[in-house]
Amino acid sequence: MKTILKFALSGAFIAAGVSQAAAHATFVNSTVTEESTSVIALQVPHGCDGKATTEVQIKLPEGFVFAKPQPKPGWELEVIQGAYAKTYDNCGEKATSGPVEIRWKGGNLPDAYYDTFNIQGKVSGIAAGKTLAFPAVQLCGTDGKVAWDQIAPEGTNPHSLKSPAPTLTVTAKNAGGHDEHAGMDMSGMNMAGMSMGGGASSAHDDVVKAGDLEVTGAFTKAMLPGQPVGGGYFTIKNNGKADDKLVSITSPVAGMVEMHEMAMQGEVMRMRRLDGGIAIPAGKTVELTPGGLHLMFMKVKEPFKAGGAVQATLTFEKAGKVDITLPIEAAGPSGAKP
Ligand SMILES: [Cu+2]
Repeated sequence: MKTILKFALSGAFIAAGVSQAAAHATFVNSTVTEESTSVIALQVPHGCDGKATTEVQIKLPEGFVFAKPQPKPGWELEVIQGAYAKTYDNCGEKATSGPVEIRWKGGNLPDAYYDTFNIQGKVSGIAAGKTLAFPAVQLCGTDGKVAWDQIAPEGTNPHSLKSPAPTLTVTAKNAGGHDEHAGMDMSGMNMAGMSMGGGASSAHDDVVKAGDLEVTGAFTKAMLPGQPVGGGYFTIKNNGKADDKLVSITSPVAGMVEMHEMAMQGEVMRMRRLDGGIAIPAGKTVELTPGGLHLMFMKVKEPFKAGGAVQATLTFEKAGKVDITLPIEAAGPSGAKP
């Protein structure tokens, strides 16, 4: 076991040494189709002079709209909202603002490894043949920084740049191509199929009891293919006289389930993991909703399909374990139902 790990590591070092000059931050796939929604994956090839990467920032160019980052275990997320130069149409919804920068923070990516950071978005209003540049920055603790922010002027060779911004070339749409729904606009914060808005509650009226606690209205949302994360939502009412706390969650369909909090701070949407659990005070009702507190199913092997259901086991500090079923609603805005 030890030998294998050592071998793998030295292999990585050799690879890094040989291709140092080429080891820029780039996208896994270098093209995107015009007027379509796709997932782009930023590869971060190494740290800052041997230091581990702890933050990755990427600016989204005009024409890459309705962006939704993929949450990563161990990293907090920030989505910075801003004005678009143009008005974009997302399945009939007009948007003049949305995410303009994504930041994964507080993680730890050792220098000897690479990782990818995924964003789903729609390319809109950009002609085939054009190039989109996504200036990116890696931070390594408080004193390390690598900026991938140089943009070659139109018609010049980006290979001459020392630290080029990752780019995507827009390609022509195939005849008969079908545009996927790009989810809702991020002014309503939608991540990994989570959407914000009042209409999210649904007709799932099952009441699950655990001691003095009542769990109702559980649901999750369908996931797009290739997206290994999904949200979980429900309401917990504490009818007792003692405070309780949701301390952990497991599910047979997810490698791990985290408790998350999403909140807007000015123009920045932040999503972070709650390591201390979710308090359920005596006599109070706590709601897990898209856009607020929620469960995050991670390392999901099979994307959730609308019409199905997800099983999960909640563990409370006092009430103990309880099994719940989360029906899978269709993805998209405001609690659309299958
Ligand atoms: Cu989350």
